[in-house]
Amino acid sequence: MINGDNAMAHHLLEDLRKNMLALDFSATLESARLIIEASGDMDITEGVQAVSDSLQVVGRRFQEGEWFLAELVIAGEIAKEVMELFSPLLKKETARSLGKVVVGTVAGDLHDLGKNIFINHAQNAGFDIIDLGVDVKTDTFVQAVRQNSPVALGMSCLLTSTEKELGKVIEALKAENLRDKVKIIIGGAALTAALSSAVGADAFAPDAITGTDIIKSWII
Ligand code: B1M
Repeated sequence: MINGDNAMAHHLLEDLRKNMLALDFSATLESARLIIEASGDMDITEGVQAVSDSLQVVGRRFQEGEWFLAELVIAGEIAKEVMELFSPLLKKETARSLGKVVVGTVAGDLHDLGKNIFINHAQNAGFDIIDLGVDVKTDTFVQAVRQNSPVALGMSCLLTSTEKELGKVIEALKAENLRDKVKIIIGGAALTAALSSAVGADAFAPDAITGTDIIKSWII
């Protein structure tokens, strides 16, 4: 929750959304800085949510043909810079390590904003993250699981066309006798709980906070 006057906080968040949807880089960064100033020592989750909400609108405008790839790219770049300002301010819950989590966006998919938000939350909860980045091939996931013996493997996927990669990784882990040694969580706009069951994952995370709560529940 942002410190101080609620109306002020609401106004600052509204400005961030408005500036982001006007694709105004500098005005959005200025809004982000004002939110940070107003947030004091408290967590910045509402600012992160405002970025996510705005990207939903961007996605809708793109899908409906109102905006094109250029706008999608600019919005993605703005979101990335704002998240770089917000991420260090997300609250750290513990300094104790809860174990390793391997995370990556599946092969063919370059979206990483949601994955990075999940990583921030999981790190702040106490997990050590091995971030494999985007467009991660099956073998790379398998190798990382073999080498790190993580508590969990997290795969992010935003494209319908790359959903099949999730099943491929899980099958490859089975073939290497690694599947029963690691819990698997998947997340991303294209996914659902039904798909998670269908591909043989252990859980679907609709958002980064729920995802972090789920992996925490696996170590207790
Ligand atoms: Co793309 N894109 N994009 N895009 N893009 C979507 C995903 C799309 C839904 C837009 C639309 O049409 N409405 C659509 C996919 C349609 C589909 O397949 N169902 C789409 C498309 C089509 C494309 C291209 C194919 C466009 C083109 O080239 N013609 C292309 C594909 C490139 C590729 O990957 N090979 C493309 C490219 C891009 C950009 C590079 C320009 C940019 C990405 C920038 C970046 O990530 N660095 C971009 C963006 C910005 C979007 C939208 C607008 C926003 C995505 C985002 O970051 N959302 C998106 C529209 C939408 O999602 N509605 C869209 C905010 C983010 C916080 O949400 O990632 O869902 P999300 O993460 C959430 C949860 O899902 C969850 O936690 C997060 C926070 O709570 N979560 C996890 C996510 N991963 C998790 C992992 C976990 C746990 C939780 O555990 C491991």
